[in-house]
Amino acid sequence: MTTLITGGTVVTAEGTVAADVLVAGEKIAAVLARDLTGEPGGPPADAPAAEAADRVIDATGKYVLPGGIDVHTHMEMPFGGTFAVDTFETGTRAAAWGGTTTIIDFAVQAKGTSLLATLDKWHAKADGNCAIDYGFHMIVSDVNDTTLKEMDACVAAGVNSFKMFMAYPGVFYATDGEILLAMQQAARLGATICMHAENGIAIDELVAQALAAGRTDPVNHGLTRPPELEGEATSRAIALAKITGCPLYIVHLSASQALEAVAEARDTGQNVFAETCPQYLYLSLDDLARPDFEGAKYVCSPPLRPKEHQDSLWRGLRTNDLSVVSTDHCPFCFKDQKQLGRGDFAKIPNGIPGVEHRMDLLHQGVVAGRLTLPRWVEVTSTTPARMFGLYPRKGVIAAGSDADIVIYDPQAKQTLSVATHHMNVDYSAYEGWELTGKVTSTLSRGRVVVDDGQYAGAAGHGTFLPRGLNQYLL
Ligand code: DUC
Ligand code: ZN
Ligand code: ZN
Repeated sequence: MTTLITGGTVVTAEGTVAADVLVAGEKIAAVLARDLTGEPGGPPADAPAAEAADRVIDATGKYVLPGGIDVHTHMEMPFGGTFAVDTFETGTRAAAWGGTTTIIDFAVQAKGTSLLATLDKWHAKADGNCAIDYGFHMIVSDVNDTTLKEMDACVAAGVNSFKMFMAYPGVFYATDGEILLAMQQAARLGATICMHAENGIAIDELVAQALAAGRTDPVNHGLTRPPELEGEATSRAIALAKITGCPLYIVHLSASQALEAVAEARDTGQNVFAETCPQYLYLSLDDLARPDFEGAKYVCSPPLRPKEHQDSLWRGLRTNDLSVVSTDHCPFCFKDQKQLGRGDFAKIPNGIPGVEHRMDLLHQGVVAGRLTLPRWVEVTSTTPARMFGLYPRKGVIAAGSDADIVIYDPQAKQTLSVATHHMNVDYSAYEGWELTGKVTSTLSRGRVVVDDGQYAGAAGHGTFLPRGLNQYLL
């Protein structure tokens, strides 16, 4: 099966070019730059003939992008006695609708269990159910001799990034000593430690004080997790990474204090990287303070920050101190699940839905003049691919790469709403937001999964991606 995508503007991290794209089977066969008359150039001698393509997709007036890569999702995540409501099936379908063709989800080690058994469990949840390709990071919540040894086997199985938590004492929390041991092991393997950097010990004291004083509303989730405690934990993680020589990737960075610590470490040449998420670029503590328990919809950790932090984050994206935008997609329904925390904000399941809207929300940064078009592709696709060992199979439109392609209409208007989104959750954190730009079609390994606004994918099309090491390490 060959497909020719004609008339579009190919946007990659390198720039934009008027080009047709020829797909053969699951791969891109050729990128045929058009000359000033609009005629495509000749294909390489070994490429199938473009004029004989089985299917032609007209992308005139549209962008042709490498599929988005969301390196931070939590499908079916166990949290606070409940589970994130998107399954691998519903969550990857929603991702495809929004132009994301790869996710890296987190397998969650429960205390007392092994990493390899955890990996098997997550394969059982995902395999045969995904609409798009997927990989795993491993959450290490129980550091012991067995776990440390099992990190080798995880890397051999294509899972070479390990998330650790400086927050959530008693659940996922690791002590500084445990983090040090895991970092030493990761350094030996060339693997990356992904860090949830918030000082959970101090936070828990502030939470107890707030509850004892009767401050139980959702806004207190934000007030008891101050940005200083994200900055402090980020600095501590950077120090531990420095003395162990471990590559460090700060997940869901939300606070300017944390960004300053990352920028300083990067300026010294340390292998420190960071991502942020759309909710930190667009939403704020004001949303957490919404009346009638509506703020619960916006409870995630780290929490939404006062608006002043947003400008620093946008600047960080420009300067590459923030190199990736992921979603931390972790959906809990307002009706049954967020209600667990009525009268006690600490019991509200932490997480915001977002896997469907990342590409569109970041495109608003292009519309507003905060990001260039190539940078939009870089932070949502190309850098995630390089950071987590998927490039050039993913993250680029080039001959030989997987045909993960998004055809994007930059002029289309859309209104985000629970009534029209495809995530399996009963609210939208962006209800009523009017956006410019929309996915027209999405291809995953050559298969059209969203076809001009119609879903044409299937559970089980997506395959597991064993990943190589971080490609930014020297
Ligand atoms: N933060 C969230 O908001 N949800 C899941 C886990 C996390 O770290
Ligand atoms: Zn986290
Ligand atoms: Zn997360």
